[in-house]
Amino acid sequence: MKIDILTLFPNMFDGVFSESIIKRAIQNNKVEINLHDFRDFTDDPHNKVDDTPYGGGAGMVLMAQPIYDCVESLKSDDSFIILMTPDGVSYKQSMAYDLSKKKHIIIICGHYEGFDERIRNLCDLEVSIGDYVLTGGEIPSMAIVDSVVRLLPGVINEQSHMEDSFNNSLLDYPTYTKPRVFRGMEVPDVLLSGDHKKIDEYRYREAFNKTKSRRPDLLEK
Ligand code: 6GU
Repeated sequence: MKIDILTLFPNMFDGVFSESIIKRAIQNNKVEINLHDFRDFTDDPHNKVDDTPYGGGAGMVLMAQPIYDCVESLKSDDSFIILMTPDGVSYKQSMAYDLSKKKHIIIICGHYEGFDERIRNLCDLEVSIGDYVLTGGEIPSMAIVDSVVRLLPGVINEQSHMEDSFNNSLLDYPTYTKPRVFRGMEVPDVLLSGDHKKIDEYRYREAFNKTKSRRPDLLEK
């Protein structure tokens, strides 16, 4: 898979892509991730990428031209283009699975107070990561990349995805490791019993009850 990210702040991504599982996935050629500063694509003699809104109002608006030119230099028939914006559809695990099947993803990070509406016409999907406002699409795009890359074949143990929260619409069951008693808090006996049928039942029951109390909306599906 190839991922191209368009941003005014490519340095924001340094730490995230140079550690842990994403770093290893890049090193092992499971994914190629390229950062593009769309300021490099501006036609403006002063390198401007934003301007005041028509009709008035506060703030500066990202212009369409640098983003169109940058996307057009990258896209092919295999490209899937995503715009990060708080008014996009809410991101879900099922979307991570769909995206993990794509050959090429282009992600556009909005910033400042907004972007020219015509940028939406370039995109296959507009995505938000939740009902709160961030200063830009960079952090949300990192969440998308992380959730997709971990699903690529050979990146993490596939058994781990099957047990992920949100698969089968349930949150995760509780897990413990040594020691058996920590500051008076004990590991449930059933996990030490060696009885795998009982352990599976316990885990399902805990996952179900946690989902019911925290996220009843998941059970309605
Ligand atoms: Cl994609 N962008 C911004 N700026 N804020 C957000 C978001 C995206 N998703 C949630 N909040």
